[in-house]
Amino acid sequence: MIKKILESPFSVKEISFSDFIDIIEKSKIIFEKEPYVLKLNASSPQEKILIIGDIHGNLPSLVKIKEKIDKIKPEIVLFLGDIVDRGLYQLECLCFILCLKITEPERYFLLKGNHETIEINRYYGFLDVLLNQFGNTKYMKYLLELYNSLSLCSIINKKIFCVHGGIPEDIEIINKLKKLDKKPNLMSDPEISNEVFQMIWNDPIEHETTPYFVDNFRGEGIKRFGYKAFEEFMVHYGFKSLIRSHEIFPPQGYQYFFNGRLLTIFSSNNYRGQFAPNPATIALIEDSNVELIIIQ
Ligand SMILES: [Mn+2]
Repeated sequence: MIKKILESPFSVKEISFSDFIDIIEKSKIIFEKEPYVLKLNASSPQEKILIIGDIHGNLPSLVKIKEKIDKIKPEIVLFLGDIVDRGLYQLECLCFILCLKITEPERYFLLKGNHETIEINRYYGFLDVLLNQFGNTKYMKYLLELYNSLSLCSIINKKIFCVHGGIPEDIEIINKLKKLDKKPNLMSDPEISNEVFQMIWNDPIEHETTPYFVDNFRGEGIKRFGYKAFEEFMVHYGFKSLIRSHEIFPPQGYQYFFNGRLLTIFSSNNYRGQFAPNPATIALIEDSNVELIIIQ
């Protein structure tokens, strides 16, 4: 089954309920053993690490990205989350990435995005996809456990911080998360859950009148973080650059902030359709240098 999905990911269309649950369970067991703050290090300065942003059910983009992976041969591949919702092939994309994880658990990694949550899936399409596919809602428990098992951010080569949305208001959150074991009820701890919520939802803002945090139009509790908040966070942890996803910047499909130290990538092409086209963008890390790759 796993081999078939990796060879022809479009064939997921015919996946049975029991095979779907089996893939979720197998990958969840691996994710649960990984910490909230994922430390990923290349084994030598020549080894490459590839970072991939939002996919949102865009299987053609994901297939192109897989071709890049096969060509570049990175030692590690990190997905920044937002695999499902909105696109035409949400189930296909999720199953494909979970199968990569099951097959090469030390090579492929996945962080939680704001769409790796049941509440958001209810409004943006993935729960509809699953109901249409399986005709029941028995997957709910398994999907929730999968989402709870995911890591929240990653430190690469000790210098590069990766997260889906951005930095939260509590600068100590990374140190706090480092001490926590994975648990199913993280989001019920109000101190931690607010900050984790911001990590998967926040956006940067580059404006001299906004040094710290301001409210974000996305919704209540969500912030935009300015240059001083960013600088203090980076100094606090000794990070050189930050790679995140979560926002799309047509037409170029990526955006640098804060003198090039923060890079936003987005890996689903033409996300808003043909009238606001964007290429898929990914980031390549080699010896702590970040290089942008644009997939036309
Ligand atoms: Mn997002």
